[in-house]
Amino acid sequence: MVKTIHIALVGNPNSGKSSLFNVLTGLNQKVGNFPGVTVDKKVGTCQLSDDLSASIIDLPGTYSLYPRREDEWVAYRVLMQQDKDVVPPEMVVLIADASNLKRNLLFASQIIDLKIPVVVGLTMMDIARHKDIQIDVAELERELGVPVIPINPRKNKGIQALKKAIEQTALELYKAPVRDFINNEALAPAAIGSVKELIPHLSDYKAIHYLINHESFSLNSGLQDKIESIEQVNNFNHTKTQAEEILQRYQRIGAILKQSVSEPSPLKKTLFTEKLDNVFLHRRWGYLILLAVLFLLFQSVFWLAEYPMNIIDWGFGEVSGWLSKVIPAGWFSDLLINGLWAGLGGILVFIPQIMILFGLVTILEDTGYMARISFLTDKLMRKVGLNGKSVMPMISGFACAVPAIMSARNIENKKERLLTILVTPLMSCSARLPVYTILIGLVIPKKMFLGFLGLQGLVMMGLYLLGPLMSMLVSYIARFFINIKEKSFFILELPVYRAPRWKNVLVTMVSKAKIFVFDAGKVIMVISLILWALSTYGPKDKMNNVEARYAQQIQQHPEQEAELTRLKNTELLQNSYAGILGRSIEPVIEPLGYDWKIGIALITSFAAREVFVGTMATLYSVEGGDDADETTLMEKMHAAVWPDGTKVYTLATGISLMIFYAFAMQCMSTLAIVKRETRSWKWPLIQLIYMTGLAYIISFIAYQLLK
Ligand SMILES: Nc1nc2c(ncn2[C@@H]2O[C@H](COP(=O)(O)OP(=O)(O)OP(=O)(O)O)[C@@H](O)[C@H]2O)c(=O)[nH]1
Ligand SMILES: [Mg+2]
Repeated sequence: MVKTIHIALVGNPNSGKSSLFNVLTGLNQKVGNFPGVTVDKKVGTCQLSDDLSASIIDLPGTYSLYPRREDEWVAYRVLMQQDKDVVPPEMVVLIADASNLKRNLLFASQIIDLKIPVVVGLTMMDIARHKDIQIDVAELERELGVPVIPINPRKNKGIQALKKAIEQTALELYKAPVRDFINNEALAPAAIGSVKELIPHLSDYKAIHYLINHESFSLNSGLQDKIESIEQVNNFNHTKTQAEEILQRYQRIGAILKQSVSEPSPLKKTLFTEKLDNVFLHRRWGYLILLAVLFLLFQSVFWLAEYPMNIIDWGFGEVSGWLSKVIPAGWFSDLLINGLWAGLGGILVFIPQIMILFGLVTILEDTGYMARISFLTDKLMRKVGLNGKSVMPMISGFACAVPAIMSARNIENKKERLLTILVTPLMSCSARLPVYTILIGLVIPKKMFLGFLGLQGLVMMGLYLLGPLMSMLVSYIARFFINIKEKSFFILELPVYRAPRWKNVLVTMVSKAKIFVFDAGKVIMVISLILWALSTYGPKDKMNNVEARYAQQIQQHPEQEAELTRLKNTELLQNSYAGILGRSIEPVIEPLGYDWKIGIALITSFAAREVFVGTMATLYSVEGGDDADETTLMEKMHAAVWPDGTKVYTLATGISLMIFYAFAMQCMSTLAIVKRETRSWKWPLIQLIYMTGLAYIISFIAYQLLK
């Protein structure tokens, strides 16, 4: 029978846990050269031998067993067996970065004292070698009392040896060390003794954690009270115990390192990373380079994507042309070709841009430059109540707010984290792109400045800049209203520069594109269908009335049949359920320059913004311009008029609408993730109200000024 053993993968941030997890399980957990890439747990399985398989859980990086940040708490809860969704780990595989051994051993020694069987995987041996650090692995193993296996998950090296050690530990060929790494019991003998009486099977060190963190553990209230009283009776002092513990650990680690590690002489050669940082973190050049990098990032999204986008667009056009020839004309072909197919095309055409954006962001992370961006911008961000670490979520927010908001977990300060979560959705995510593109095409002329700066491109850049600017402003104001007092600091380890892993980049690009297409595709299909029904049917008497009226008119003036049919369709749409809905909100949106059709698009877009294009496609196809020359959605929208004959899509309306989409909170998934991250409905509600309010006011101003 195959036995399954539950293994937790832990270690300092950026030490290579997720890389190892991927090698062992064959999954594609996100990897990046940035401390704090993994912010949630993820489980996978790995066959160790014929009759032993492992269920492995990849955890966020932790510096010590005293969690400070939300992502560290995730790992801590699992290790303390306080996570109800996770099978308590029977073994820990601890990943230690050989090029930063001192700090990594601190955490390792704490884990060893929990008395769970441990296997240490020693990564970054190649980097240690570059730094001329020599490590006597056998000696280290003797001192720690647990197996230590050098591995390189990036290059797939040492994996078999690691598996073997895990297997042997599982079969108890390696015994857990008898003695604690330091004398934990001596830190608070009486209190530890009492806790162990209360809860048997705890190690001394684990008992200390019960004393310090029991309020955050899920224990029954009787137990909570008892531990509380043990603390009081024994005068247990958290900070003093903790400080004493760390001190003793570092003392012993110092001694071990002397024995097993030889460091290079102080006259070591400067490392590649240091040389690069002299330029990239330079007081002046650093910022210039940063601006250039960001400019290039966004420009290339558009430059590089143009050709594949044209090809997709062309392909969709060809297929619709073919479809309209083979399917007999009627409402069904209209729904299929102009509604569903056009809606789908409107989405698929953005795959190149999304893939390129995600790819470039992954390269920034993988090389280690993203951490430098955080470092360079920390001062500026601090002025508005944010933190250098807010920049990574904000830049990822240009791709999609959902993963971006989760990555804010590695911000230590609660208030800064909350502010980051509140402003991240203001970045123009990829779902806004379809809306911007179609509106820019409609209302912004194709002018050139200086021969190479296109006006349309400039407007697009302006829309993208609105996000960061507004988020600074909002954060600057909002920080006065959020009442969390906590000391703020910025600790970010700057990782060494590394070549990006192209496979990782590619996998991220493909998986993001897939998610976008399937998630958005589903929503668009469903909403298009509902919308089509709502805009085809209406209250019977009214619809019949319109039909009858026009039938009569056509009979009287058969020569105007085409024109009359078009008028009839428009009036039918106005009287349909969708029309009634749209017109009921018209008074609210008219001051922004929107007609009732845009109103319907606004309503459906609250599920997800990318629905805009599909909604427009459906509405205009139901109305039906049977004129052969108005085929594309763009042309139909261009021809749209108000009842008085003036054009709907003027510059003022276009700009106002783009601003609305830039600021409004129109994404269910984002609201859901904010609820999960802040554990209350309060913040997503506040976000919904402030963002939509902001969108309304600024669009109103823009329209009134421009019209
Ligand atoms: N040179 C070298 N690089 C490595 C090694 N192992 C992993 N890496 C790289 O180190 C970086 C961090 O790897 P991850 O697997 O994301 O690290 P992690 O421990 O999961 O990090 P967090 O999730 O942020 O805690 C990636 O760029 C890897 O390619 C190694 O042995 N040598
Ligand atoms: Mg990770």
